[in-house]
Amino acid sequence: ASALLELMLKVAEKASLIAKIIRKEKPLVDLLIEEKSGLEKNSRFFQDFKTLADVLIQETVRHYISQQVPEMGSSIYGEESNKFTNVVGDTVVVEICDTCDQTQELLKTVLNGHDEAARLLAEAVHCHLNNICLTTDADLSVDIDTSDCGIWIDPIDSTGQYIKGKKGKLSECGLVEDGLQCVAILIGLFQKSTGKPILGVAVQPFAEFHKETNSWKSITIWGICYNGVKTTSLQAAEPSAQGRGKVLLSSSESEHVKTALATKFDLVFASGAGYKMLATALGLVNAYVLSHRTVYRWDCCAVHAILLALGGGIVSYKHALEALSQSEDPLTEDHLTKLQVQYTRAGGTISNRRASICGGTESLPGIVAYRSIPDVVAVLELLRE
Ligand code: 2IP
Ligand code: CA
Ligand code: CA
Repeated sequence: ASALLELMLKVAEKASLIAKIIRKEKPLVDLLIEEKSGLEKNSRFFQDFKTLADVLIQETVRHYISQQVPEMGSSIYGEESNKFTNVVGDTVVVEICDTCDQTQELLKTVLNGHDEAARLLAEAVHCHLNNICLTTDADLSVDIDTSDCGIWIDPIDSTGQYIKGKKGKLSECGLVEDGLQCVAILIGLFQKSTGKPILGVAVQPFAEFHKETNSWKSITIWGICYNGVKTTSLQAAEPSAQGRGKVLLSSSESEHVKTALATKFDLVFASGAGYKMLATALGLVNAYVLSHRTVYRWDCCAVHAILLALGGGIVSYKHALEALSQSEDPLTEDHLTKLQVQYTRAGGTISNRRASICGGTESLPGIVAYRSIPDVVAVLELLRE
């Protein structure tokens, strides 16, 4: 699995670089933060530049992975559709070309008149990166059957914070409530035949700000859970510290869930679904609970693989509550295994939001992401209705 992991890490690094360049180069930042972009008024194609940024990152990941692992090329799914259609029905498909010049020309057609922006973006996409060489003593000898694999990508999670571009303030527990730190790039590999997450890479491009260099340092975490092998860049979960644990929530979480959890846990709030899962994997909190239908498979797949490698997981909120209602006993490890979020739907079909491959939108009915079994059991007991 090491070659595949190195490829995913390299592509994630490129994605992170593009996300940073768009926030750094003035012509790109200007387009990103423009309320009603000038593009919109006179462009033939454009809805908004933020969508182009997302699509470009997603297509870069797709391009480089399918170049190296062709059998996976048709199974790379993401949040975005790379097709832009204007009011009179003309369509431009944004894709990565063989050369930087060709990509630049293509981007010019969508970026009407913003030639400098097209050049900067194309250069970022085609920039040279050194190969990543893993220096880990972890066991990566397992062979992953890539012909049975698909990928879910969220090119930019927490778009709202990405566009605002503010630096979030770190709290005592090592978390921010909002800010660029909440932005994440999520690339998750799953097994098509079982729907299980296998390998995940999650990057926080704006993890730490360095004053001396006036630049952001990124943090990347990864994990593999395949055929009994569990390996990750993180330390396995420590037994929960004494005292009250912490649960991370969206500020929009329902009062009912907040009240139930507050009896036993301290509640912490933060933006970004990916960021909340990352914080759980890093052990900054015990769990992330979401009762609303506001996350999708591309939000969860990457960090889910990492959590599984750590001995945790992500279960479906709705299905976990249903399982609890059928028994007075706490859920067992066996139950939890059955309740894990799946990345293909029943019957093996795959659906995403905008590209609507198989019937369009499909959000998940809430989730509980956790780092250890005692954590999720405690959380679910409080949510029992
Ligand atoms: C969003 C983003 C939001 C999150 C929402 C996700 O993804 O992570 O921050 O809401 O669930 O779907 P919240 O911050 O309340 O958790 P995107 O930015 O990719 O649309
Ligand atoms: Ca998202
Ligand atoms: Ca997104």
